[in-house]
Amino acid sequence: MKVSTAATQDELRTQVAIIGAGFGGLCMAIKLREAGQDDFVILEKGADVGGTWRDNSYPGAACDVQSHMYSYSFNGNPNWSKRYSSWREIQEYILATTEKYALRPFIRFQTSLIGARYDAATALWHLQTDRGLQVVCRHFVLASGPLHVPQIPKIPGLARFKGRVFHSAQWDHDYDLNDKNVVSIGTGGSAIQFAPEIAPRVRRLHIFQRTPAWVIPRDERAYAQIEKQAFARLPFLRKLHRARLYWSNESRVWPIFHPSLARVGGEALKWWIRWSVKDPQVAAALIPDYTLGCKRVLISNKWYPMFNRDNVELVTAGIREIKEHSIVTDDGQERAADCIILATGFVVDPRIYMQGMSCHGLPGHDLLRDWQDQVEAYYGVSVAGYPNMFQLVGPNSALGHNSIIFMIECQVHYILNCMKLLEQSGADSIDVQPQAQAAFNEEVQKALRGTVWSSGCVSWYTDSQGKNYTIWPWSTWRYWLRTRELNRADFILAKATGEPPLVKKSRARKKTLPA
Ligand code: N01
Repeated sequence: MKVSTAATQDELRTQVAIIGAGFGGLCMAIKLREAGQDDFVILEKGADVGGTWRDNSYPGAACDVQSHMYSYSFNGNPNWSKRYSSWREIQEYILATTEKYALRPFIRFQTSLIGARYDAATALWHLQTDRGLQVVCRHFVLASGPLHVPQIPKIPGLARFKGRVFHSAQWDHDYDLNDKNVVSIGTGGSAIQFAPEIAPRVRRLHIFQRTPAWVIPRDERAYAQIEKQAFARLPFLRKLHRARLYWSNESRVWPIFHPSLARVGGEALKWWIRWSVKDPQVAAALIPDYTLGCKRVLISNKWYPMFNRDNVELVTAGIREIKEHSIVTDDGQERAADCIILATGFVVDPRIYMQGMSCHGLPGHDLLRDWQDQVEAYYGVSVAGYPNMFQLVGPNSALGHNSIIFMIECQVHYILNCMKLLEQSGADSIDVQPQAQAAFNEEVQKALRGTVWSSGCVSWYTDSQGKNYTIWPWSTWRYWLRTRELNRADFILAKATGEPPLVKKSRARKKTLPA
């Protein structure tokens, strides 16, 4: 029964507040609605839904997970044009999903969370936004994702550059790259996608590489019209196709756990690189000296052949400084530049990207302080000391081998189970036992030792101490299995300690949403 849920101009009382309207936040919203819970709000910092797929619109932006896997299991799309769709098609899918499940009225756009405080007396969260709006809620779901704050490198002279500078996630579509001298810094997932697209139209393209990436061939293909029709008319065929993609992706965990297998794969790839790149010196510079898979494996058929173009140069010397119209390397060489594209990735460490947002849980718990030494959660979702707070794609729940949407759906299921348990027990708050969280993390860190991610490289999967706080170290079906049911003993259920709650629990009634 809903009693005091209400909104004023600067205060909103609701059962669930979701932060972020990307794949995660929208999935949470759809499943809440399906469970009969319409009393929620989504706070979204951007002007539209889509998260990373709204922001990353650089030329060639696409997902390196197959679209039939990189989409919701409950909202299949028979019409994907090809195996790895472009950002535009993915964003269209997200927009269509938003309309189909009628989610727009629940979203407050251009509203960023700046602070969250849990009140144990009422078992409610008080969220502060940059718009002056305060949200009082029972459950708080952080679905802002780990890859959304561009990392701008500190390169001497960058500020005095007189040409155009932009980050790959903030592509300047108004800037005409035709016939320009372009410097592109970084050789990660973003650079390997946009560089081959812009190379034919710029005058010179200087690719600045600090560490080479392993880039494997992309098994790209377009879906024929007849396949799309078959997927639409016979959904089991689409599901079968998805299942095949799922299991072929899962088979990639073998080299992850057996770095010797990854090394064999690396040897084969070296041959491919040497075959693709005509200049042996350039080919040699493009071959990584770490085990395949230690950093995220990238996929492209265009990256290596791009270095055969006369107007493309691979630069491996370090950057000494940037001048008004040029870039100077450590060996003293100066290259003219009209435009610098920073393909330098994202701030992945929550201790850095969450600095503008305070988060206080039970007395004595400040998230940034609790995570000072190590970023930890329970199944990447709950953090001990922060009752009724949940995360999507939190610590150690990201993947290197399969679709993150699969993990998000498991996490949403887990969160709904927590809410259900709370409802059934008559308690007001659910928190994870600190011992359960510690035991889980010990198990995860033990499993990570000996994997390819610990084989000796610097990657954004690990923190400055070398601790891998991002990756789930097993198959995704194990994550599914372990998050299907809650282990009741791992949780603390409690009543509010003080006054009666301001937001009464509203009973959810299961609903059928559009199929
Ligand atoms: O960023 P990255 P990204 N001077 O961190 C270099 C996802 N994604 O935007 O390796 C010089 O991978 C840095 O060098 P090093 C995906 O999860 C997904 O490309 O640190 N260079 C590296 O080469 C991916 O992993 C898709 O030595 C500097 C590069 O910049 C993540 O997003 C597509 C530097 C950064 O690579 C990020 O990808 C694209 C400096 N100061 C991206 N600082 C999909 O298809 C950094 N670098 C799903």
